[in-house]
Amino acid sequence: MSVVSYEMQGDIGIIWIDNPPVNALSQALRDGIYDAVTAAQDDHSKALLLICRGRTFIAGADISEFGKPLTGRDFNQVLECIEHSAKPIIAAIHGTALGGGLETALACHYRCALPSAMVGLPEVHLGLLPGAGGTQRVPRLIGVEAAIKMITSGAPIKAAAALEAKLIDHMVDGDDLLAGALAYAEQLIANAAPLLRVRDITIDSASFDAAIFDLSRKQLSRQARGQVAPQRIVDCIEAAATMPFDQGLAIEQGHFLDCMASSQSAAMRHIFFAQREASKIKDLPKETSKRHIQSVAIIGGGTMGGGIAMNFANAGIPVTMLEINDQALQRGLAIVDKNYTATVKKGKLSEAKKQCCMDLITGTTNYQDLANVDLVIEAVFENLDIKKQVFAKLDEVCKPGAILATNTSYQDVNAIAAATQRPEDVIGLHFFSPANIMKLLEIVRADKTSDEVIATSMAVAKAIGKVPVLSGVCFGFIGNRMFSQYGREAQLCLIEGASAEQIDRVMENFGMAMGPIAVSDLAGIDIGYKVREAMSDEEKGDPRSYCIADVLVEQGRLGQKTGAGFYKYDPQTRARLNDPEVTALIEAQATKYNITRRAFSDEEIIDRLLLPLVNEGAKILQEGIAQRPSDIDVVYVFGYGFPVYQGGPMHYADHIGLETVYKKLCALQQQSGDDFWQPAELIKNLAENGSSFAHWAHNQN
Ligand code: 3H9
Repeated sequence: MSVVSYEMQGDIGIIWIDNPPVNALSQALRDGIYDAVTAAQDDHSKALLLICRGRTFIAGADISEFGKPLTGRDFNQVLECIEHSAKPIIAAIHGTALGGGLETALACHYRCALPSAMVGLPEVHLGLLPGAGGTQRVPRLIGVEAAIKMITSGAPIKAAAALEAKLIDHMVDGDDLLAGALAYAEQLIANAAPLLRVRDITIDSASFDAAIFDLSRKQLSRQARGQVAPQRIVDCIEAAATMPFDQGLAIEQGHFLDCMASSQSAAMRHIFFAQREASKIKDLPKETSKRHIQSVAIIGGGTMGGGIAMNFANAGIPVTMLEINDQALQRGLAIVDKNYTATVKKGKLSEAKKQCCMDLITGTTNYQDLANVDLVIEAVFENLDIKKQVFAKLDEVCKPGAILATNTSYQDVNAIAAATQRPEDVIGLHFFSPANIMKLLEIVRADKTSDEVIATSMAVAKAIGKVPVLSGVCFGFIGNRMFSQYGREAQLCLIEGASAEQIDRVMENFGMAMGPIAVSDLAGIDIGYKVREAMSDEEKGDPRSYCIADVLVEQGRLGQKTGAGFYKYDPQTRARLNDPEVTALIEAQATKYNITRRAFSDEEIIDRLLLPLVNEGAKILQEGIAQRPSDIDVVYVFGYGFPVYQGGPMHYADHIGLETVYKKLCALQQQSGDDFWQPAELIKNLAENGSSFAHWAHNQN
């Protein structure tokens, strides 16, 4: 079936685009539009309408074709053909006109849209810039400053705002796009409307401050640390403002091609597809039914419970928060109120919306009040016995068919499920702190969890705006199991001679949102301490990897919350500062464990911290805990601040090559004499065959 078709209605030629699911501008679509516009020049139509079937207008270039050779028209040839049409072409927009989709619309002479439509240039989220004139046409319509904001943020805007900004010319009344667009086209014909070409608009140099470009580049180097595309976007907009259209377009082309060939964009495109892949459960039949989740209960009103409750309230789902007594309950509800108030103060939420959300959250101290809820999420203290008691109680009071979920970070979900008579309804829903903000949701499938409960949980995650990833049961699941290896190595580097400042700087330069030592201080060093208290010596692992943290906790240095941890914190600015007392403490521990401290290179720190992530990730794959390597990448990007432009640990390993990873692991094992570094079988096999995680995953499908 052709992706482009053409029909006449009266004076108007309609170019129909039909390329499901999102009408991405594939090669076939580009060729089809070019041919249709060219052929229409010779028929009796007086105007042409570009309109899409399905759920959306063109949502952008077909990302899956990037890097493949052109076999037909390129983007700019098609847009030039539209722009130079002798008859007015009108884009009729519904759904989302994104990236190359909006750029196509901007090459048309007029644009109309449904009120529900959105337009945007999200290329920056793929490590790219708009490469089909977006950086040149948008500032000509909305001004330089607004264009920088729109294109570097990648955020879509609603049709009403687009109309006001002159990105679209006409809003269609009602929801019949075709009828509305035809009427608009008739009106343009009747008025002998001119062929308006955005390229002909000149940007008045008085309309912007010439300093804006340097200022924006500086701001973006902080906001989008390490990323190339935002910088190049500003360069392109500067060209739009200071050069003729074709010269600016050529600059845009050059930067677009450089970005497309960059490892940053490859990593970000990998994450785009990985995120979508993660929601697919390999062994779940497509027809698996889902339960309706119309009410939720949260057990525990701590920071985590409160954050989880907010997710549901934000999505319009009523939540009952259960606490052990009224005092704890009021404290929990107050935390939620405080969080919402902070969001209102930042201008990100209206007072009215806050009130709607708060009205959806009610409290109770009585388990009987949970009798009719569809989903319960337990978020009590990390103690297996307490959790088992909670689940036994839930089993007594909850209606048949309710989903019973635990937000545990480490505990055995099978053991928790066994505390009930309905293990098929029990699942892990592991939120990340702060739970109302962090996108990741690990969905932990226990041995007896039913398909229906998994399918429902995936759907619930999406409904509340989370990025779900399936994990099997193991200590720490995917994310924390790997993170403990990363944390171990950060501590060992510290005792062996690297400074906290060096470790954090190196990892932050790599792109991590925050270095590992600073993360410990932020989260509270006492958290790991408490977890270790319940562990045997064997479970705790190498004492050199936690001795410093133990002493800090015993000295009351719990991290940021006590004003001091691995660092001390300026009481006014909260800036982290090196503390000679901690250096002395570390030296004393090194002496105790017979460690001769030495200097570390930055590269050594990267290897020591990232290779254990990769090695543990490979073991997780071998054991079938994660479905695919890209799921692990999604966990790290959305839950642990791993830089999206590095693509996650498994993509990073593929990027540097598994042979290199294998050799480095072997070398570390030999140097340290520690089997911790023994390469996972999977890495060994793939390295020996010159393969990659991505290739292995492809063959598993
Ligand atoms: C660009 O345009 C460059 C130009 O400036 C210049 C060129 C020279 N290509 O997200 P969903 C697939 S760069 C290929 O679940 P939703 C997606 O993988 C592009 N495939 O749906 C999924 O496949 P599957 C700029 C794409 O309703 C299916 O469609 N544009 C593309 O939640 C459904 O996707 C963007 O960055 C694509 N462009 O959200 C927009 N888009 O079912 C990217 C989607 O096999 N897209 N797919 O897993 C989006 O933001 C969302 O998909 C959208 C729909 C909002 C459109």
